Amino acid sequence: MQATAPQEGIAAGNIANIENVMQEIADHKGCGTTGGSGKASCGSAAGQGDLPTEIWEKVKNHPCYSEEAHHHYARMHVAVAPACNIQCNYCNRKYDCANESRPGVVSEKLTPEQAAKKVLAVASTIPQMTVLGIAGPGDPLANPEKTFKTFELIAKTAPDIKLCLSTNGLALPDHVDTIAGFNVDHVTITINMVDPEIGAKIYPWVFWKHKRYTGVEAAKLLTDRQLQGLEMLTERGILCKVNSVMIPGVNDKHLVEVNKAVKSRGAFLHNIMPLISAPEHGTVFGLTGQRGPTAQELKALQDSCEGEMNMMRHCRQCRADAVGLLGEDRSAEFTTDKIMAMEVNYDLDSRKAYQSKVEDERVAKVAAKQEELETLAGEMSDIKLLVSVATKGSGLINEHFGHAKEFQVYELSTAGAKFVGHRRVDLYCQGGFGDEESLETVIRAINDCHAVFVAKIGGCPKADLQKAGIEPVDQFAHEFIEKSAIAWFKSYLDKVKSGEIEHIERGDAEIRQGALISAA
Ligand code: CLF
Ligand code: SF4
Repeated sequence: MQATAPQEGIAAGNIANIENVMQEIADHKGCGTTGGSGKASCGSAAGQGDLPTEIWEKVKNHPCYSEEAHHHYARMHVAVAPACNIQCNYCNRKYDCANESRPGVVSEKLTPEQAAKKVLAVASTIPQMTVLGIAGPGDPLANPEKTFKTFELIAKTAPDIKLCLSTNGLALPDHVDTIAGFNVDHVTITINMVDPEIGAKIYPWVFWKHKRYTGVEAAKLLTDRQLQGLEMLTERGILCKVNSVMIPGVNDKHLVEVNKAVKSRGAFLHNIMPLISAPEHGTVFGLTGQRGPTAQELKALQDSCEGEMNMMRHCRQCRADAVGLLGEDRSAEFTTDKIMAMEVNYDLDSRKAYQSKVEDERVAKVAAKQEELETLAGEMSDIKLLVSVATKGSGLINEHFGHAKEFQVYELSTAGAKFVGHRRVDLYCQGGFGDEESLETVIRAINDCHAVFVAKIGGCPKADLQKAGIEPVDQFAHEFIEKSAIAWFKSYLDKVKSGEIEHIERGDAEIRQGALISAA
């Protein structure tokens, strides 16, 4: 066991305080809950809720660690880490690390110096960019010099930006002290199993201390190192997120065990992501026809783990050079050529001023939601249903149906509106006309939803959605999502009560593998 070191945000020398905070993290299970539970949380409400101040300060503007923050704050990745030390059966090395990236995406690799310039360029252009992550294209800790050099340069030049890291965990125990030394507050470890027999079906080999290990031996080494690294980080007060790729028939049921194992070691958040698998990726799983989960299979697993710990449901499986809000991708604006030609004006004060405006918006949004929630007080109904929302961010219904590249999905019940995921889709609007084929795929992607909230929608898609049993709702254009969804739900319940409509359960929906791969 490593000695506990004082960390930023936690009083130096106050070891007992660190232990208290870690206990509070372990006890806290609020992420992802919303509304009427009365429990404000890191996953939803804008307020601090039941989070200790030290933790709140770390998550409040991190778009991945706080579901609510992801509507307002952006992250960026720099692709400085090309090499990898393990092989996953869902990965093809031609592409970015599939642990935190969509397969089939290739990022432009950077030197640490180019990366630092890019961070300043993005921070000057996008004041809501608060987090810099290194997530590939290989494993950041299989490239420690480049990764830590990048952190060093950014800590010096842009000290208000949070540093974040995502790793497969094999090399993690060797680097925990360095990670802590750079005040990295957020580390993600991809843990797909804690049983080496299952691991052998996911990892053909790992490379450690100049030797290649295969089969169960490789998986045993990997799981031991991952769990050891997780414990070492949480002992130091570093927030850890665990990513797990859900592979039906391989580790889907087992992920409940993984969830328990990582929670007991102090992980803050668990992100169960769908396997994205297609033959054209050239991965083992793609070529053997291993399927990914459906939307409802994924949700059921996430729901079953939620009782144990905070679940992340808003991950977009970003690329290793992603830039922008989660769900949007502005990486094409910041290619190396463009960055080198850019005038960089990194102004801390204007960044702070912008972010304080965002905080005001967040407060207004929560107040509006709370007010609407009161209209549900006293409602007795078991009805729970999903709705999807076209949004460009800021927690508003502010996107046209035809322009949406994804829909956010909320679960509505008498407890309120809870964010439960998103569905990436092919664009319906093709510049002046609608693509009928895309419309069919959009409907399949939100087929489990009773309604879709949009800022605007044309007559044709409206009619087709209605035919498919999905109500297009445009009366709340440019209003807050949760407030509007609760208002709509209230009127839905009233109609059911009066007999005007009958509540019918919806079917399953498809996770659009094609849209995930082709989307920027
Ligand atoms: Fe990047 Fe990852 Fe940090 Fe976020 S992403 S290194 S924790 S800053 Fe976020 Fe992207 Fe999902 Fe990752 S949405 S893939 S969880
Ligand atoms: Fe690929 Fe990432 Fe797995 Fe390495 S850790 S094999 S880069 S998916």
